Amino acid sequence: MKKALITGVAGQDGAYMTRLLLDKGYVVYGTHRQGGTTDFWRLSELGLHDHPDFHRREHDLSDLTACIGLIAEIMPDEIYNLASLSFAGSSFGQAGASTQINGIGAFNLLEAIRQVNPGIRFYQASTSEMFGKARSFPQNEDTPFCPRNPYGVAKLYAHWMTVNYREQHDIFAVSGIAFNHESPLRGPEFVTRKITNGCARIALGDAEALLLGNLDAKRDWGCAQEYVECMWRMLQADVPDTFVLASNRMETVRGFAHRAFEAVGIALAFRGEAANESAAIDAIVPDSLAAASGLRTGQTVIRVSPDFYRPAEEVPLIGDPGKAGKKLDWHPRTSLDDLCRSMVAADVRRNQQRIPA
Ligand code: G4F
Repeated sequence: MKKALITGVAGQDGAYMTRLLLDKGYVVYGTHRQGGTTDFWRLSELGLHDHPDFHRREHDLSDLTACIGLIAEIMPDEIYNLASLSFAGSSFGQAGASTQINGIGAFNLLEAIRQVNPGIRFYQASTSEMFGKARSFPQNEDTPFCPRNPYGVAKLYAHWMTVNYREQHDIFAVSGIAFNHESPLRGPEFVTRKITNGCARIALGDAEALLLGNLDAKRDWGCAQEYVECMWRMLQADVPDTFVLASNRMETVRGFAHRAFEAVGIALAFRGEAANESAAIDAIVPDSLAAASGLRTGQTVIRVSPDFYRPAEEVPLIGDPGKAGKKLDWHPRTSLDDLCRSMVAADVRRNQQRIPA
C-alpha cells in the first residue's frame, strides 16, 4: 500500500486528491493549518471523513523542524503540497503570511525530504498567477514569469525551489502550473462559486441580486477533479518535470454568469457599461426552478460594484496544456457548461438543505 501526504487537505484540491488516492488504494495523511479551519465540509461532501485509510493532522508548514518530524514519522511515498493562502486578491494585506505558507512552506518540505528520505516524490502546486503580467498568450512552460502580487511572488519562489531541488539534489520534485480550476467544492470567495451560489439563492427566492466586479475579466476555467488526476500522473511519470494544467479556453465573468443563470432557467439581458453595467431577467423557462420561485422578468439580478475590481489584466491568463497532453496523456474533457451546471446543481441542493459550504 502506497502512503501519501497531502498538505491543505481541507481545500478543494486537497479533498479531491484525497478521494483520488483513496480510490487508488493509498493510505492518505492530510494536514491542515494549526489553529486554522476546523471546517471539513469538503471532506464531508465527498463522504471521506471516516475513511479507515484517511488520517488528518494539524501541521505548521512554516516550521522546518515540524516538517522533518512529520515526514520522518509518516515516511510517505508521495507528497502533494496543496496547502496555500490562495486568494490572490487579499495577498497584499497578508504578504508575510503568504510568503511563509506559499513560499517557505514548499522549501521546508523539500528540505525535509532531502534530509529524511530523498526518494520521496514531491508535487508542488504552482499557479498561473506566476505569469502575472504575462508577456505572451497562451502561456506555456516556457513563458517568462512576471508575478504581480505577493501570492504569485511566493509561489514563484516555491516553483524555483522545486526545480532547484530536482536539479541539485536529484529529488523527484515536480511543479504543476495550474490555471483556475473550479468545482462544487470551490471556495465561495472565488468568482465562479460566488456566481453559482448567488444564482442558486436567487432562483430559490433566498436572495435578490448578486454584486460582482469586472464582468469583462477573462479566465481559463478548468475542472478541479481533472486537474488532481494530472497532478497524480505527474508523480507517476518516469522523469520529474514542470507542466501547465489548463483548459486552453477563455470565458468572461459575464459569460460564466450567463451559463449559470441558464442552468436554473433564467436568460439574462445585460445593459450599461463598466461600473454601471447590470443584468436583468430577460426570460424565464417555464417549469424551471426560477419559474417555481415566482421571479419576474425585468428584475435586476446582477450589479457591478467597484469594491470587487482588480487592477486591469492586459494579457489574459490562458494556458496551453499541450506538454501534459503529449507526455502524460492528460486531456481536459469537461465542458465549461457541464462544469458550471454541476456547480449550480450542488449549490441549489446545499441551499435547499441548508448545508453551509
Ligand atoms: O475567482 P477569482 O477570485 O480567481 P483568481 O484571482 O483568478 O485566482 C484563482 O486562480 C489562480 C490561478 O489558478 C490561483 F492561483 C488562485 O489561488 C485562485 O485559485 O477571480 C477570477 C477573475 C478575476 O479577474 C477577478 O477580477 O474574476 C474577476 N472577478 C470579477 N468579479 C471577481 C469578481 N473575482 C472575485 N473573486 N469576486 C468578484 O466579485
